[in-house]
Amino acid sequence: MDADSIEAWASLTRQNAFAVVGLGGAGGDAVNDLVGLGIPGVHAFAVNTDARHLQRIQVEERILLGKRQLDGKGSSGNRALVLEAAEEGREELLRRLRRFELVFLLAGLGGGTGSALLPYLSTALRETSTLPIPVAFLPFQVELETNSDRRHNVDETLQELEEMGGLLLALSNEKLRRFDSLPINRVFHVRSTYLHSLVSSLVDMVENPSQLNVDLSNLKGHLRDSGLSTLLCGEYHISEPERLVHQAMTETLLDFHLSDSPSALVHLDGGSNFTLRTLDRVLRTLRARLGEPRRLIFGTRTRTEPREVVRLTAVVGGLKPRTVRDALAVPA
Ligand SMILES: Nc1nc2c(ncn2[C@@H]2O[C@H](COP(=O)(O)OP(=O)(O)OP(=O)(O)O)[C@@H](O)[C@H]2O)c(=O)[nH]1
Ligand SMILES: [Mg+2]
Repeated sequence: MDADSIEAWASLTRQNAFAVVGLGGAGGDAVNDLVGLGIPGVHAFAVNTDARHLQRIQVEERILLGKRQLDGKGSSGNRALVLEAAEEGREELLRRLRRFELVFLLAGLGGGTGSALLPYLSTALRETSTLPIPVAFLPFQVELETNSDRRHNVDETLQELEEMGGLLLALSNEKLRRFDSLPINRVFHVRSTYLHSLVSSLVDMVENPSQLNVDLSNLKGHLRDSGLSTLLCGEYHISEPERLVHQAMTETLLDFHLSDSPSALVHLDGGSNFTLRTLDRVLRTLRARLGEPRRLIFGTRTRTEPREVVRLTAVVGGLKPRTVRDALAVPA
């Protein structure tokens, strides 16, 4: 194959590689924020049953679902009607999404549209060659304690997502409490920035070639064998590899206990000054913190210029279902 056609194939593969899809109100807002923060090369969609909310979302493709059932007015928590609408729109949704290799599906749990579509589309895409990555925003504790319908809804949806296995990002609003002296819009911006770093890190990990490579097929293979998994990322000064691991594991909005994980897929990205010794310190610390995983695959990338920081991305597997709900400590 000549060089030109290799270029053409490479750029074609790139164009159809990644998408983010906001489902329902919270999902749409999150995708809007991601686009605002910049996700070059990642295609953005919003799907909602609420026309007025969809109108506000600035993405390439917007899909209004369930016009017949819901009149463009949202579902007000009615997951059954949303599922009926999703079933009718299934072919159209899959036609638009299955050309991507990896699709992040974003939704706030507790309403009707996002909560119904997140497990529905995750399951439907698994039957294609597209890898779905559900991202669930969990409501504040007070919303769950004061509204039993919502609590039931969140609990059921999470259970469905956990039992599905694979990569799940569950971001808890409750963890935003440590920023409680900030204005509310700034607090939600913290969450968007964190989500942006998770999405960008994973895309970067599988997309850009490295010396020790971790690519999309490694990721898919790893997820197949790892049960329920989640994603960590962090960046820290190169002189303190232990702090890098600590930061990635603790300064997270994710809701998982990670101390006993049997597998991890790890990627490290640094400058020309990133040494084998630093790599070794990162991996040793990570292994100890994860409880000596039986399987650890790692990749590295070093740039031509020196960098002050090293970036860590890790897909940590073998999480026990219910950990998210246990962490939420929702009273029965
Ligand atoms: N709107 C919004 N809701 C959020 C956000 N973060 C978490 N949520 C929670 O997301 C849950 C779902 O709310 P929505 O996204 O408005 O619901 P929806 O999916 O549009 O469903 P319906 O409107 O009932 O059809 C609620 O429990 C919110 O507490 C956020 O940034 N924006
Ligand atoms: Mg809504």
